[in-house]
Amino acid sequence: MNNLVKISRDNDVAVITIDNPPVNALSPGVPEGIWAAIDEINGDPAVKAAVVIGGGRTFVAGADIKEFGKMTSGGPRRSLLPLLLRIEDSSKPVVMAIHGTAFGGGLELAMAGHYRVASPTAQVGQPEVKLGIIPGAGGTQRLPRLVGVAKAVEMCADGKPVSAREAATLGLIDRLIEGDLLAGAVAFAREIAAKPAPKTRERTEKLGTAAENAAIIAAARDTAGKKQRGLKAPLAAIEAVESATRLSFDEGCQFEAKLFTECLFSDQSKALIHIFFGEREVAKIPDIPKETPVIPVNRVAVVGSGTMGGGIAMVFANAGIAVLLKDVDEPTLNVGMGKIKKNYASSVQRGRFTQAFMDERLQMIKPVLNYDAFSEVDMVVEAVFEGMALKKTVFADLDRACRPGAILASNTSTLNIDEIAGATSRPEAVIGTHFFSPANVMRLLEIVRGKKSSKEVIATCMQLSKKLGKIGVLVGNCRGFVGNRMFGPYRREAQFLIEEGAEVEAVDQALVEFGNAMGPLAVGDLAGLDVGWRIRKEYRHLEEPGIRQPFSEDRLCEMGRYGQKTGRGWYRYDDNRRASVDPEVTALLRKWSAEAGIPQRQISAAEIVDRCVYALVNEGARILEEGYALRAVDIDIIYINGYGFPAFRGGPMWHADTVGLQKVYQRICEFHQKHGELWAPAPLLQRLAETGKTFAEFDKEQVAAA
Ligand code: T1G
Repeated sequence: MNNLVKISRDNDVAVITIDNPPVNALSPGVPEGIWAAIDEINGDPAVKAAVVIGGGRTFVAGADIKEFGKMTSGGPRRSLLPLLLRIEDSSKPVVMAIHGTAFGGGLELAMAGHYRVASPTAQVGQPEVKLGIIPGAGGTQRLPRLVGVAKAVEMCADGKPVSAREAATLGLIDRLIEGDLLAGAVAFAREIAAKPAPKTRERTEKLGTAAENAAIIAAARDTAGKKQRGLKAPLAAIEAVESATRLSFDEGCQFEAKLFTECLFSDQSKALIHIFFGEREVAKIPDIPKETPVIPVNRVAVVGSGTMGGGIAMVFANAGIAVLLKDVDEPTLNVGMGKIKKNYASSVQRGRFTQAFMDERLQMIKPVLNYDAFSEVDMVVEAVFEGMALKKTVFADLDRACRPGAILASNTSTLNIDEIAGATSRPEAVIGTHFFSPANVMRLLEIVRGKKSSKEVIATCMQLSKKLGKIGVLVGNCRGFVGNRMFGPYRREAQFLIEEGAEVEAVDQALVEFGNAMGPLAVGDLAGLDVGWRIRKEYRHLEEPGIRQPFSEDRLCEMGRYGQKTGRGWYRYDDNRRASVDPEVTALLRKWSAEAGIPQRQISAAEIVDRCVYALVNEGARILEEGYALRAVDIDIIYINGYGFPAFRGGPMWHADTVGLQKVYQRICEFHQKHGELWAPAPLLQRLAETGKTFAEFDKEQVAAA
């Protein structure tokens, strides 16, 4: 026995406890400990059956993802398959007792057991595709034997967990245990001890017929192609499950192992594993220790009931936090509340929420016309029109109305947080909480640290973001913060490419094929071209003379073409907001470019991608060395969760590392030569490229230096 796996006895039932906090991953030592325990109970005549259970808050959350990096850099391949056969062939029945999560290798372990019992709140699943891999320990072979081919394909291809209740109806869980799981599992084990122990691998009754399966597999491939565009692992998972319907169990496991290894060594998997750990890394702020006190946030207020304000109010209500929603007058407030109700109603219609949930949440959002009740709230999020003068007025009002210690946050997407804080007597309580539209859907929350924002306020917002179902990323207070500051050059290049001869749809198509959810121009039309136009006008005085600026989007806005909301922008939109190419725009662009004397040329999709994506990377490198982002991975998490950058490329900075910084730097130098100072390479990028380093190594050095 080792200290990761312990064995105890409840009379004739052995209890094997896996104890590898925080999530009982199958790290080195755990499979070995389980093996030794199974050997021990098989050698002990007094033992009639065994229960395997997880210590702490969960069953097994899977293989140890940290080990994959070692495997792909030449380390030994560790397979769980022999252990799972050992369990299945145990002469004493083994009952798997599941609480928390049984994910990936954790569910594969559970399926090698002869029976599975679970707490009703448990979740089980094969989320491997989210890491760009597939189950690698027989999951694609045992799962269809327990739940049928259709469900197995769905679970392995989309990676979504299922609840223990659903798993029980599927036959994956044999009994739900209310209350004390261990006691219930031991009682169950005693019940089945004398019965023959069913081996999952020998079950075939749910494997269906070739004809049935052909239809299921074809439909699954079609869905994966649409919903998980560009991802390799979902298709590999479907192939592996399909093999279970025609190969023997052992052959199926070998086929699965081959596909697993191919996926594991792929760039997509390395990128997605980078994101997995990145989403956890961004929560760690070097100068704000875990034990920094946080301010309890039980009541909040949102100022402004427009699209953003309404969405933010829903976010808090959905997390169970009561919200005051303020606006200037009744008609405006009614429109705001109307939009909120409409949003909830469409979520109920789509089955995302129940009617009861909707009614409850609406009760938690209280529309108000003044600051009277603001003295009772713990936090305010201001979401009014993006103008500095108005923001300052609101913050001065909040300073008077809110109690000492309340957090004053602004949802500004570009304005200076320190300047806003200057309108109050408590700049330490002021912070930026930049939600992304639609706020109740987008996972990203850019948390903007002002010069005087206190550590308690920052720690509170970082922790609160998790409760709100968001990924909070801390950024510095520069113009446009991190996301929008980088988005500027990205959209600038998209416009330049058009002004140099590329078609609108060609620019968007190139970035969509690269993996983006939408192209830069279609995104502009969705968000409203006038938003950026107003900000550009506000900052016109800061533009450097003699530096080329794009003109086409401003010209479109001057014509009232704001995008979807006006039915015309870069594209033309029908009543269902479906886009089509607008020949009028094409003609206008050619005319404007001719007037500006810009020579027209054929532009390849490769150049379009390089110019747009490397503009992100170059600006990202500047942001890193100026210290407005803590790590390159923070930038990656921002771009994947806020700007639709393809997760399977790991984010702009990871993508640059994958391409190779020397190659990226060279390409940027080419653009610098051709297109001038806007493409001056960031010194950090130059330094890393010349020293053969990566942004990932830069992050490690940052952490080591902190
Ligand atoms: N391996 C290594 N570390 C892990 C881990 C894992 N599987 N899961 C979590 N951690 C770390 C995580 O990085 C964090 O570390 C801490 O645990 C707490 O996690 C053979 C090949 C279980 C739902 O994909 O989804 O099995 O930041 O903050 O919010 O076929 O963790 O504190 O240093 O996420 O309560 C398949 C991954 C693996 C599940 C808990 N399994 N984990 O969420 O805590 S591949 C997964 C999760 C596999 C087999 C294949 C979640 C969770 P740190 P946390 P949480």
